[in-house]
Amino acid sequence: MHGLVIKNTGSWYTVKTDDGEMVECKIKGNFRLKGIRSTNPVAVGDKVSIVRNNEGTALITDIDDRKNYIIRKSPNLSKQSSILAANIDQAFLIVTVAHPETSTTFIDRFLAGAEAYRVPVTLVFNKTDLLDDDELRYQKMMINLYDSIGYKCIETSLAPATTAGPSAIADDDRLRAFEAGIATISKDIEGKVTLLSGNSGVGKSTLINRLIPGAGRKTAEISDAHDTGMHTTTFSEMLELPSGGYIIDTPGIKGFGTFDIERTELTSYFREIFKFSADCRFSNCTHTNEPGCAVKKAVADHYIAESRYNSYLSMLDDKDESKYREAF
Ligand SMILES: Nc1nc2c(ncn2[C@@H]2O[C@H](COP(=O)(O)OP(=O)(O)OP(=O)(O)O)[C@@H](O)[C@H]2O)c(=O)[nH]1
Ligand SMILES: [Mg+2]
Ligand SMILES: [Zn+2]
Repeated sequence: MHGLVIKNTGSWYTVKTDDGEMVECKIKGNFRLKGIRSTNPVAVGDKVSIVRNNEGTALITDIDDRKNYIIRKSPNLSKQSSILAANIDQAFLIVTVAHPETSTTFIDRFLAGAEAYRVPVTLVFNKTDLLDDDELRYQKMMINLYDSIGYKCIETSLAPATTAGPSAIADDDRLRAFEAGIATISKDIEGKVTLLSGNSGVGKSTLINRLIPGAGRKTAEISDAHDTGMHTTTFSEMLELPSGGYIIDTPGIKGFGTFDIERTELTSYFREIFKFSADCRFSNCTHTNEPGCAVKKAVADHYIAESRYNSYLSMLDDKDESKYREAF
């Protein structure tokens, strides 16, 4: 039998068979994927072959070739990685300028990883209702930046109107803008497999509850003391959309460990840096200390944002493996 892995709880996998039946599966012992040392050899979104047993469960015996996957290196076990999901059409990265604060390094690392696997990303700026005027200005700046690089950005809020934040969600225009944001999301995910990712507490599960009535995803308020999420969602799960397609709720990620990308390749995962690099004097320029570097000039001239260049440098640094590095 053949099916789609829709849930992964660590030891058990829920597979929806091609006939629409749900079967709980385990992995055949000593199952390993060529080339990938992963804590979870099978991921949500994988298409698999299964063999049933007498107990009504089944064994996953084979995985179809993956179209793509989003991988995350464990920050501590340097050689281990976990696959967030496989065979996705697009990813929505949910970010919040505040409560909790998503760092630009985190955003850029996610975007670079997605470029590497050719997964289109939309940035969803959530919790806009909680932002004060300064934070709102900062959010506008971020949207201008990522929009100019070529990433679609959607501004929204998933707060019920009754829990208005400091910037008075009661303002009708803003409320309409938030609803428009959610409508855009609904339309963009129709008929597609969409991965939701982001830090803990940014509203991934809340968004799913809004998009799929009755989904009943567990959500929790962020910690007052630390202004960070509570890691409420602990396993990835794929949910079917009423409009067709699937959306994948994932556990919030703190950050990415090191990336194992060749120095010369890294440039191509930062779209605007790649564009300017065509004019660097040396074709293998790393844009650090080389003379005639067009990228450094573009940073100095403010054509490339300093935050993006810094993210690039931090990923370049990952190649220096002797160094212990905090996860972003
Ligand atoms: N004010 C406000 N609160 C929101 C918004 N979106 C979500 N929340 C709240 O933020 C908290 C965290 O939301 P979750 O949906 O659990 O976050 P998550 O991204 O799924 O978090 P993890 O499962 O831990 O990764 C909940 O209390 C939500 O009600 C929003 O736009 N505005
Ligand atoms: Mg969640
Ligand atoms: Zn250069």
